Amino acid sequence: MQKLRIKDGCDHYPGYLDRRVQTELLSDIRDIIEQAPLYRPQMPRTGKPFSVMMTNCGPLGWVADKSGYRYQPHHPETEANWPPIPARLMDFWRSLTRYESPPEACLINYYAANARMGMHRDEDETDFNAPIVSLSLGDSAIFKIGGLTRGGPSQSVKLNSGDALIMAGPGRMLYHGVSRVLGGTSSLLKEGGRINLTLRRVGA
Ligand code: MD3
Ligand code: FE
Repeated sequence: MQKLRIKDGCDHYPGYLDRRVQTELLSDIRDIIEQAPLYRPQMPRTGKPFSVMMTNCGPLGWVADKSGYRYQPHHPETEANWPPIPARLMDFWRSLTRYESPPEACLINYYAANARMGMHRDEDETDFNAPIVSLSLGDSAIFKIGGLTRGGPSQSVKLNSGDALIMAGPGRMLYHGVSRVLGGTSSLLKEGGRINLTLRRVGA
């Protein structure tokens, strides 16, 4: 398995999931979306809608609305608890991180053709010692990773369907975002677009 060191604390595994496993994982994700539909988050205060649609699985899920960003155990619209993290994803976490504790939250991001995610840090967690695992399905995207402060230089990395990224240690607090999705680059999703799964520990 090829491992590319993008930065100290940020490793890229191109093609980590083969096509068969991507299809199996996608089927798990479709089941989750049936129980916990994708919804459109909003920016705190302004209420400006995200271009990315989201849902979650796991004991906790990350949500965004006018009152802020937070983790909560239930879907913001159905108010049902999030479905469990599929066993397959728990296995990928264990194999990729060798971390002793399991992930508590899996954020599912859906990017249609023109969706993006601006540069940000993941800082709504308490446990910054745990790694973060990201898995990509569907159309390729241009992922940007910068430094520890906003606005510095950034590197662009193309993420393809089946790729994994692991952030740990010094990589955990780096600024990052998705500048564009390259439509028509994958046949995995019949509707097109890109799904990204982000596994995290939230902490006390
Ligand atoms: C680097 N998602 O949901 S995943 C997010 O592709 C998020 O949907 C992007 O950023 C996506 O918060 C990027 C890769 C990723 C995730 C977390 C990181 C990269 C990271 C945390 C620190 C540094
Ligand atoms: Fe992020």
